[in-house]
Amino acid sequence: MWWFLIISLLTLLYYIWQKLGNLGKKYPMCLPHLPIVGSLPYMSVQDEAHIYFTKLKEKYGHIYALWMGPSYVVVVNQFSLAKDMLLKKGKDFASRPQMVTTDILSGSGKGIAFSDYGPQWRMYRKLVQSTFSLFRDRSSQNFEKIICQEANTLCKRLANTEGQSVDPSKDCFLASANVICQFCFSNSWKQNDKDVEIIMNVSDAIIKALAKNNLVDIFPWIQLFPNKDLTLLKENVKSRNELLEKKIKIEKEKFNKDSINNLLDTLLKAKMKTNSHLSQEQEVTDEHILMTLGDIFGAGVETTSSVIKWILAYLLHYPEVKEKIQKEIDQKIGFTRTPLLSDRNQLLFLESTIREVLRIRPVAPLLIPHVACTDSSIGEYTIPKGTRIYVNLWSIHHDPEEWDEPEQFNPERFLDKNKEQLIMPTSSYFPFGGGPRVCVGEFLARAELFLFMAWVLQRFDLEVADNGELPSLEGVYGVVYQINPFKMKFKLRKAWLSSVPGQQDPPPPAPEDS
Ligand code: PLO
Repeated sequence: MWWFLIISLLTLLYYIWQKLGNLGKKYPMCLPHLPIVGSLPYMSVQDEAHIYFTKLKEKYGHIYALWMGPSYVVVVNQFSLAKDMLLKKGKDFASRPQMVTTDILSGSGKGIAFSDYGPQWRMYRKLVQSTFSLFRDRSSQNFEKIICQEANTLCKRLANTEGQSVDPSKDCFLASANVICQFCFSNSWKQNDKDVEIIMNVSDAIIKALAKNNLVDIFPWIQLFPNKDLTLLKENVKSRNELLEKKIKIEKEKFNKDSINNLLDTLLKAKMKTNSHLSQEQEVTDEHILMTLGDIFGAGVETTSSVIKWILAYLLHYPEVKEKIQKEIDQKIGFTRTPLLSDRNQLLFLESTIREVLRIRPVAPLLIPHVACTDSSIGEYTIPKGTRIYVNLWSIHHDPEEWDEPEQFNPERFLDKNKEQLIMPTSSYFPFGGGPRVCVGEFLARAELFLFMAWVLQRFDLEVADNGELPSLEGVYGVVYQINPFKMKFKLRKAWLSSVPGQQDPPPPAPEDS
């Protein structure tokens, strides 16, 4: 009997202690939840996650909590709260959750996208950033030149498809893969290289598998049972790693510590400096090199090629927008030279269209989940250490309190009244995330989107495929919000053909260094 009294007393004391500790604290409203399964039985599986979380805002407010099995999750749906979390208290929320699927992809949290916030992550991120600076600063082989070279080959490939209905996926993939390949290894792939086909399929399979395996990320013990999706993910990650390892092995031969030209060189040089005096965290290992290259490669290719396809699809739906962009290209650039990065403040319709596509169809509608590395707060709400946070970019980009008719595709919202200047109508816009984990390749991505689109629209008209079907603007939710496969036609513009008579090649390359 007495032990029963002691246990009851201890429970009561614990309850009072908890209550006292929580005095004055305000927590986000929480969805109902049960032991073990958490809020899962109360959640709808009909809508995709970002849409469902946006709908829940009506009932639970701009910030709310739920239990994904044993994990406490907070969903942030509003820009001012996201700003507080990502920018003001960025460091408090800069960690990543440990999940079965991303552990498989990142070799247990190596690389930079899925690794924990700490000295090791900081070191690899700095190495990547320093390589980015190299490509921005130097005059030979800078980003602009590399992208223009790829845009040139892209246009030649598209000219060869003239008049046929084609799926633009492979061409978009190859163009962005080759830019990132130059960045990582200082070389590129040819159109019919077998490896391109393999890496494209493998990468697509990884994205699909990551989107499917969310239950194993909630209850890790599920992996103890046979799991087809997880096996597929492991196989594809293995193939990706083998391909990258093969490339690294070949490129390593050319390494010269006195001539650092790409990301692999930067990482190998850092590895040379590694010695027994360094702590494990500062040690550069082959596996870390592989995972860092894998992240940069995956992020660089999948995101850019996906956005280009979304832009093409929107322009097929809104030919009047395409015409405005082309009119501006004709006026500001003409046909005697090719587009340059410095044209960005001239081609306002193109820039505003890119911004609008990144708003209406964000690359990562829930970003990559963040984790609180310390007890902290978002706005007036207490957030305990270890909380998983989803930033619902979809809701932030479609918030009717911030955007006029958010469901409408309207690039001109990013232009002033006279359509003479680019503007930001609201701050409710984070297409590349923000704070310490902001996309490291934002500069490169924006440059690629602008130049690829400017080159293509300077010379091609975009037409609906022969079957007359417009692409669906409903995407497929996943780590990258992808458009469903579609076909379209690229037709050389009459104006282009008449200005460059008898030739389909682009005009002479732009002068060096703008
Ligand atoms: C894409 C498939 C590749 O095979 C592996 C890969 C690595 C990095 C990931 C990327 C994938 C998807 C887009 C991600 C990127 C890191 C940052 C980027 C998640 C899964 C975004 C959008 O945040």
